[in-house]
Amino acid sequence: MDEPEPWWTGAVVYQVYPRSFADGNGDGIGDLAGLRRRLDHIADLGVDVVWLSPVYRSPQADNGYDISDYEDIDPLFGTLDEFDALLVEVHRHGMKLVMDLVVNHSSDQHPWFQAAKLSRTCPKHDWYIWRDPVDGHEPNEWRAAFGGPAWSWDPGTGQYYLHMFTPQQPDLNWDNADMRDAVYTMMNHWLDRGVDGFRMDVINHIAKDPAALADGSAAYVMQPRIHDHLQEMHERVFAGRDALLTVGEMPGVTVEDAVLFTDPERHELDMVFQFEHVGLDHGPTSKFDNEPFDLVALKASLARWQTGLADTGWNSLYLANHDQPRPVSRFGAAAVAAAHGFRADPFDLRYESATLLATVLHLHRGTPYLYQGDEIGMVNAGFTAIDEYRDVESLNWFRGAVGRGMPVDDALQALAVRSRDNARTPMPWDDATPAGGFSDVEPWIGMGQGWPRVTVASDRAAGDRSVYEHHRRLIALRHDSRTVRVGDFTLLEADHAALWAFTRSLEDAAEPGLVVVANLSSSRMTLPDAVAERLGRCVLGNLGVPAPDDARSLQPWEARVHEDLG
Ligand code: TEU
Ligand code: CA
Repeated sequence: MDEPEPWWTGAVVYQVYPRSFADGNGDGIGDLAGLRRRLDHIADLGVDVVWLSPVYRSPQADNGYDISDYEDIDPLFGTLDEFDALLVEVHRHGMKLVMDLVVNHSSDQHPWFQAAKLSRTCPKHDWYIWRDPVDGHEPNEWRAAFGGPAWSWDPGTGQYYLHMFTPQQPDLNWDNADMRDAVYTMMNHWLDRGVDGFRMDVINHIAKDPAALADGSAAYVMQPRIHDHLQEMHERVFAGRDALLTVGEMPGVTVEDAVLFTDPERHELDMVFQFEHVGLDHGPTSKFDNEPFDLVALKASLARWQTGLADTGWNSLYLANHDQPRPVSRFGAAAVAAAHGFRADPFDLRYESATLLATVLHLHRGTPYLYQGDEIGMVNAGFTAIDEYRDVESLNWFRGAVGRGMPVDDALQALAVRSRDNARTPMPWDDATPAGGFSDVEPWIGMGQGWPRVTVASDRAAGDRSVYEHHRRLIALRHDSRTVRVGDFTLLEADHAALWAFTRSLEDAAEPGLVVVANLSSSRMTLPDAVAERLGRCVLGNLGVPAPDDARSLQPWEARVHEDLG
């Protein structure tokens, strides 16, 4: 790169899922006031950007990913004034605030959809996607992501409307220019208000092919017009504004697509969230069909994206978010034990697992996204009864699976591994109050098995065994090191079943290259000679800096960053 790198190559993003972060008004649900009071926790990590999951007005059929007013805050979370106060505070802490943008679909309670239902000929009708019945049933066999057909019947118009998610989330019609105008106007309002960018929900789903709609093939994502829409959005919303961040969530996106989306010359997006690495442990039928954790496959997948976006475009880096299980439980010592057929203690080597995974992720090339709670090594919820779950996807899937004859215990086991609620238990601030400092009353969802063992207070008091402190070091390292930000990535020992090792290097060699070595096993590991010989000064390690004689081996779940002797 000849030009100076964009600011976000050196940035780390922290995702807040507001209903589970901090409750400011004592109703058991997290809100903006609670978040504002807890901002120091985020700022002290050194992160650059806060991404806020949706806080817009919403009936909450999908926890705010069903929006009924894009320009207002839901009373559950606060008011526009409270939002402005939060934004001031975020900026005062030297951070940026990125909003979630959910414009593949709205809520069925949005006035646009209410107007669209009035008749087949009213102007707003075309803002959504409608089809006449075919032989008295749905126009094709598309299934919704959270169960059931993707089409719901509207008796008033005598038509079906399309929804890729719940029936309460009708898909917007991006072929309609007036609808697109309204979205761009809304986006500009938020940016004018001071917001610093958008995380765009399932944005690769917005272009649907009318032919595919008719013939029922599943080609509803990645239609060529997606690029037209994103370029138009760029021109109408982002062009001429400085220092924004745009990231598109794109289930199913390929490396080749991602190059197009993130090529700066094309003026589409800064980066995308790809899903390949979080799909590796999904079985053939659904994500609830669990395949054991496979390190070789995970390393190869991330490395492929590193290589694919090395010359053009940019990676986002994440292991978790509000839709994914906790990394410690999914990729840590407990997951490796489970993959070998042992019944794992969810807390076994928790500090080591959390910090190893963070080290590896943050040392890749790209912009790291840290999901709330992972900075203290939270574990999966550990729910054992269906009435503990809240997530619409989990509840729908359970009902369907048991209806098809799956034993209840098996279905609960699948949810325990895979449910989105694993990431949605409240932030456990302390162990002093029954709701862990999250709320004064019973929270909307249980605290999960991690509490009261895993709390912010205990982690931050843990000294050199603090997951939070380790994240601080990793974030500071990125800020300090150009090699971490933009150095080339090379995977070492790709076939090793327990070692994750790679190098980062700058062509101009203005700074030393780095070698990262991580032992994803519960036994001490002697490094292969070819790796051990490269190890120079140790820059950072989750178990401290080893004596020079000990550098050729790794303790269980130890991860270190060394200068590369080449
Ligand atoms: O998720 C889209 C998506 O495809 C997922 O990650 C989804 O949750 C997963 O496939 C389910 O198995 C986004 C949001 O992140 C998610 O919370 C919303 O429910 C969804 O869009 C609809 O807005
Ligand atoms: Ca509240």
